[in-house]
Amino acid sequence: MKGWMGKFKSLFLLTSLAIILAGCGRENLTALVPKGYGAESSMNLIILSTIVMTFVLVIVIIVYVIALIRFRRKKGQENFIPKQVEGNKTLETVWTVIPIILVLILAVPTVAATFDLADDTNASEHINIDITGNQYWWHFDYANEEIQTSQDIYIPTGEKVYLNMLSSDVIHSFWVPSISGKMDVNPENVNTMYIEAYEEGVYWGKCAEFCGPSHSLMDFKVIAVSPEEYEQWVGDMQSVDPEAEPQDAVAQDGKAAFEENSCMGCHAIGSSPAAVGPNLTNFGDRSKIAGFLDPTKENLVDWLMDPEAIKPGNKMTGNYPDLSEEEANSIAEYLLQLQPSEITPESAGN
Ligand code: HEC
Ligand SMILES: [Cu+2]
Repeated sequence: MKGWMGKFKSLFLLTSLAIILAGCGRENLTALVPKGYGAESSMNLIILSTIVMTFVLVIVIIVYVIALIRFRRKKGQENFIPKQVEGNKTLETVWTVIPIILVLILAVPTVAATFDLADDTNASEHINIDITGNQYWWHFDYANEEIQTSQDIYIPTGEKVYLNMLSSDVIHSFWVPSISGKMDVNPENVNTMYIEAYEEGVYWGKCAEFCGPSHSLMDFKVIAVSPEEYEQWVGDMQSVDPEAEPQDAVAQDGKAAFEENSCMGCHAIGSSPAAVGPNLTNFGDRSKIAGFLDPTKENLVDWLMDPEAIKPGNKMTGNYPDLSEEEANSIAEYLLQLQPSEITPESAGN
């Protein structure tokens, strides 16, 4: 009875774990539902290797079961010693050659896909984005379009977009599971990769290389929009006037406070390559604050009052004067009004 209960318990645990884990992951944060070129080619490799591994597993189980049944000790033969075989050329050859063939079946498509995804011979004919990974945020520089932004990266669907990636500090890794593979972002050398999204949408990106205490909060989003909308977004971003005065009095105070509290030493609005902090040109259009907080005014005020409590180890903490609640409030009002475009994560289906 006890043994039966034990087995039942482990079966129950396993089943509930499977059900719970199956609920993990979001549709726009999974490599198993590919929505772009790199993710699709990874998925094909995942399927291929699963088939090969299942094949090996089934053969091994069959041989194992045959051996168990045929060669078990039989009644009346307790002292029987089977024929002792040492070395069998045919068998040795078979179990050396088959694994080599299997490894080749895995290796050839994998190496081909790796070279394909790293191919940048036609990069100059496409959109190029220079990406800088920083503890704990991402900077995106559309060099040809003269647009700087951060956290949310906009791309047109159905087009190859070439990424040139460098880190300003430690090693990070750029990963958008639904549309691309993973690429390390190193401080010394530029790594390149291209991405292509098939469908419009907001795809979640993660830093996939441990980079410090707030590594797990180093999120970003890829906003894939139609080519027409992308053109519109580029135009909107290019025509931002960084000096524009906000409409209402609170936001005007906020703009003044932003200028007085050394925020501009690290944060640019408009196309200027300040890279110590995120470029805030389209801050009010962002899907998140600091990469992961919902874009509410309360969250923004909390961030401005005490960023350390939200993202330990970030490089803003302690580098600007203490803000009063009122100052933080007016700055928040000002920053949330920086909404240059109608093309936003929301319009793309966030
Ligand atoms: C020493 C440089 C520095 C100064 C000065 C500074 N910041 Fe920051 N700020 C940063 C960095 C770095 C980040 C990114 C932190 C992270 O996500 O790890 C950041 C993040 C932010 C964010 C979130 C940006 C986003 O894209 O979601 C806002 C908003 C912000 N800062 C506002 C301000 C304001 C307002 C001031 C002035 C009161 C200020 N910062 C002063 C460096 C600075
Ligand atoms: Cu990182």
